[in-house]
Amino acid sequence: MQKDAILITGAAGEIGQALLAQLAAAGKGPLVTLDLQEMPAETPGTHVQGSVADGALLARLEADYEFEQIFHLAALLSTSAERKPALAHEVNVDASLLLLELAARQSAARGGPVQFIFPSSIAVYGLPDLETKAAHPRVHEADFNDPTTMYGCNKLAVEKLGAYYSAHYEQLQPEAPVRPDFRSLRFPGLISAHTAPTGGTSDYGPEMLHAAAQGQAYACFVRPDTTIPFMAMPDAVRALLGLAAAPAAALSRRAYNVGSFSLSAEAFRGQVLAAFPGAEISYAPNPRRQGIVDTWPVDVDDSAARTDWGWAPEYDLARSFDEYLVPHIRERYQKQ
Ligand code: AKB
Repeated sequence: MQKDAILITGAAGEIGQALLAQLAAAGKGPLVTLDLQEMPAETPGTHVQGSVADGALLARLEADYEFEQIFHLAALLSTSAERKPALAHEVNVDASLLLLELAARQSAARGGPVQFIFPSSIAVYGLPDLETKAAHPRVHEADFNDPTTMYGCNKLAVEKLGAYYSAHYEQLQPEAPVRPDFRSLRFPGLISAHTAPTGGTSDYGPEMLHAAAQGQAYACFVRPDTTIPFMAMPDAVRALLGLAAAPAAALSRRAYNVGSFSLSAEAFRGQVLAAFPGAEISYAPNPRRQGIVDTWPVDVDDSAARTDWGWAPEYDLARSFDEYLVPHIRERYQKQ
């Protein structure tokens, strides 16, 4: 017999580890985690080690479990995806399609929608030049959906596929099936105190901070004036759970911007230096990675999320650094 469960793909990653802790603390479950990596010791749930793009593995999971909710976090981030575009498409899009198919079958079989929560990204935006970026500092969901990266194309594609599976899947059948309930968030650059990011292009922020806390010199790969939105990990997890908890009738869209604070690389450096005054942080812009971040917006208009499901970040810039990032990062590296 199939067991009820919540599936978390990419569970060993930055968002996954933070989300799992919150789901377990809230008594949610049973939790099934899927990742290429092993999970750290004492992680809650049943872990399945393997690729999200492995159809046979997903078929085994489908046979064993009835998923009421899927948090599909597994992805290659923007810099990694640029280096391996075909692999990025396989992991970021093809695997998402397999999971949407699974969610569609299980929604129909159980007679209730499987909720499918997907982290999208500000990488879906593609501002054509710095003048346009400056002239449109808070982009609305519908604007500038012209990504210039494989990752941005992948995220936008899955947003569209998720909306299709939720609203139109099997539309030629005489009777509409029960379909999945796909919801997604366009995240800014995320910063965790507990994990360092890998493979992203917003990584210069968290890398600067983690390097300073370990007493290592850091050369920032973007110009000092480069400005994009960021968010502290506890708010990112709250956003995922807030969107998941919203009544379907309250939602006016399937992909929502969520904002928190926006700052330049130089202002980020200032925050890090205030906490770690001896830190050696210089600039060595990489023109190609710079080119990617220049297409991402200064900030996002998240009024739809605020109106529809009550989104409001709890960690502004000061609170993110003073109460979350700096104390926890200090503690993390002191322990090592
Ligand atoms: C990346 O840099 O690829 C991610 C993102 C902004 O989605 N952090």
